[in-house]
Amino acid sequence: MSQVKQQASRYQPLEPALADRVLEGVGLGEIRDKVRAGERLSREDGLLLFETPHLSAVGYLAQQVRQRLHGDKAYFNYNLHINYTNVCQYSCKFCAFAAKEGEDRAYTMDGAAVEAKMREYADQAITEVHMVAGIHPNRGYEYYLEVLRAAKRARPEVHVKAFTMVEIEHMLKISGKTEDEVFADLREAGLGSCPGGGAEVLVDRVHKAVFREKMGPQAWLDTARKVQEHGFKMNATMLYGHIERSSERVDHLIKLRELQDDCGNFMAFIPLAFWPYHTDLANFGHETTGWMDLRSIAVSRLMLDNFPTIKAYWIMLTPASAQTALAFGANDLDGTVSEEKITHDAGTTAPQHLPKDHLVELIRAAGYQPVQRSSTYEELELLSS
Ligand code: V47
Repeated sequence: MSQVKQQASRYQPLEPALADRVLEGVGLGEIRDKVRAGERLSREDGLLLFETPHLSAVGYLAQQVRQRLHGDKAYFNYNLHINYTNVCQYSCKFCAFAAKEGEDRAYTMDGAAVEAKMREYADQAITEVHMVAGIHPNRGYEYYLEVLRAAKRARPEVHVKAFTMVEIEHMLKISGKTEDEVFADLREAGLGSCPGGGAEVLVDRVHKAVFREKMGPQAWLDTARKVQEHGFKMNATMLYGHIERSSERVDHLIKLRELQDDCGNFMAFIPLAFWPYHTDLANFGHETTGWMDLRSIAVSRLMLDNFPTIKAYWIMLTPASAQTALAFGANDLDGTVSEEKITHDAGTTAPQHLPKDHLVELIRAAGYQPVQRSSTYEELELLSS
C-alpha cells in the first residue's frame, strides 16, 4: 500500500482564460461552450471527442462536468464478486470465462456453495455482493432465485447486485410466468439492483460479429427498460477496445442516454476495457492503451449528461489507470471486489482484491476525498482527504 502514498495534489482547473484559448486553439471551442452552458452534446461532438488528438483537452472538459456534479468526492464500496457458474450456452468471442459442461474448468455453485462463500467473508464489512455468471443451459428459473436467497440467508444486510440483462431476459423466457411475477419473485428473493454487463456494444454490426448468439442491442435496451419500470436501479456498461469503431461507441452512449431520459434509473456507467487473452479475439485484439482508457472515461462523462456516476473499474483498467481516471471524469472506483473471474480469465494484470485502505490511498493521492458508498450511492463514510 505504501507505494501509493504520496503528497496529494488537489485537482487544479486551468485558469479559465487560458483554458478558453487552448480549447479554441484545438478546435473544441464549441463543445466547451456547450459544456459550460450545460447543453447536451451531439453525435458529431461525440465523434470529435473520440477522434481529436488533444486528449488532455477532452479530459479537462470532462473534469468540468465531474467537478460540477461531485466536487472533490470520489466514491468506492466494500464488495465481493461471486461468479456462481462459468457454464454458458453462448460462445461470445470476447469471453474467456465461459465453459461448456464437461470441460475441466467448468464449475457451478449451488445455493449452499454461494451461502458458504458469503460466510467465508463473515468477518469483513462488505455491503454488496455482485453476482453474475454464464447462462447455464440446464439450470432452470428456480436456480437464479436459489443463488439470490442463499446470499441473503448468509448475510441479510448485504445488498445483492445481481443478474445482467442477459440473465433477466433468460429468466423472463424460461420462467413460464408473467413479467410482473418474475420481478416480484426477484424482489422477494432479495434482488437489490442489477449490474450493467452484457450490453457490450449496442450496435448490430458488432453484435453479429462478436456475440451473435446472445441478446442483441434492442433486446438489451428493452430488458433494461422493463427492469427500471419495475422499480429496480441498474448500471450500464460498454465493452470497448476490440472491433468497435468510434462512431459505434458514440451510438452506444446515445442509446443509453435516451433510455435514461425515459426511465431515469441508471445509476452508473462503466466503460469496460477489453482483455483479449484466452478469448477468440486473442489474435486480433491487444490490451487497451491508457490513452484509450482515459478517453473512454472522459467522453462517457461528457456524452452521458443524465448519468450521475462514471465508474473507473480498476479490475479492468488496473488500479493505476483507474486512479488517473479520477482526473478524467470518473467519480467512482467500484470496490474491494475479491474473487472476480471474468476479467482475470482474460488476463487482466490487476490484482484480485484491493483492501479498503488501498482504495482510500489511491483516492487521496489523486487529491480527492474518499467516500465509502452503498450500492445505491448513499454516503456511508466520509474519510478525510
Ligand atoms: O458482461 C466479458 C465484460 C462484463 C471480457 O454494474 C469482458 O457495477 C473485458 O458488467 N475483457 C461483466 N470485459 C462485468 C460487468 C461489471 C463489472 C463491474 C461493475 C459492474 C457494475 C459491472 O464483463 C460482461 C462483459 O461485458 N467482459 N469478457 C473481457 N475479455
